[in-house]
Amino acid sequence: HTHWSYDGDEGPDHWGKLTQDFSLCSTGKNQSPVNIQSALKTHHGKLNLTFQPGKQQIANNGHSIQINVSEGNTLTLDNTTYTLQQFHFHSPSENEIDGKRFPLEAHFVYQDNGGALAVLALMFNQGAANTQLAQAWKQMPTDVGKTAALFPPMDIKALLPKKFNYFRFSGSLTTPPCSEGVIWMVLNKPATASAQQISQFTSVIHHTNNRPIQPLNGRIIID
Ligand code: BO1
Ligand code: ZN
Repeated sequence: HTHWSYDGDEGPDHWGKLTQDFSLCSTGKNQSPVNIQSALKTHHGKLNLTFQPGKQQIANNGHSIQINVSEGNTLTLDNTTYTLQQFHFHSPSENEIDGKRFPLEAHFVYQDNGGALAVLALMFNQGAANTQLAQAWKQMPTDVGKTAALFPPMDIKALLPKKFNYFRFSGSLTTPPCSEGVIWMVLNKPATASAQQISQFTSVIHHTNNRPIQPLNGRIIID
């Protein structure tokens, strides 16, 4: 597979020319992340989430810390059911809200039976230590390529705010191959993580892992 990174010769400005497979990273017109202008209304539509306790694996893939989850966590949107595959983190945040960049952003990656992706994004402000992150952060593999069973598994429901609205728009994977047609839903209510939790993440990843903001090219944030 082709190497890519967050800076230098294999950084975001070069992704599109590293291989034909990544060409959308430079030619795509519906790329992520974006700066969300909140004046364009938030979506109040129903988002039906279900959670199922189950085994989780925590992995250091060199680009992020990713938690792979077992079946049973679903999101239903417009009569389509998506199943949670994994969630992972970016620091600082990739998406911005009214030009504000947050120190941490979690991406919950859901997929439907046809392979279509929907990503639910949760921002974190720096503040109180996050009790849900605490156990996982203790078990974060420091070596690239390492995976460990996460015990106890993270309580995903407890990580998310109890009530929220979200900004919805069409976008892409924020990493190569930058595939489009991804439904993005960015929650408008941030969680918190401590300065120590944020810096531990960056030191394990060794670098920041946010792709620069991409142009909206006329895309609207759906109401
Ligand atoms: S992100 O949320 O835009 N940062 C993002 C970036 C890459 C992926 C997912 C989300 N990769 C995809 C793979 C699929 C896989 C899916 C779920 O993750 O391209 O093959 O099924 O793990
Ligand atoms: Zn991501």
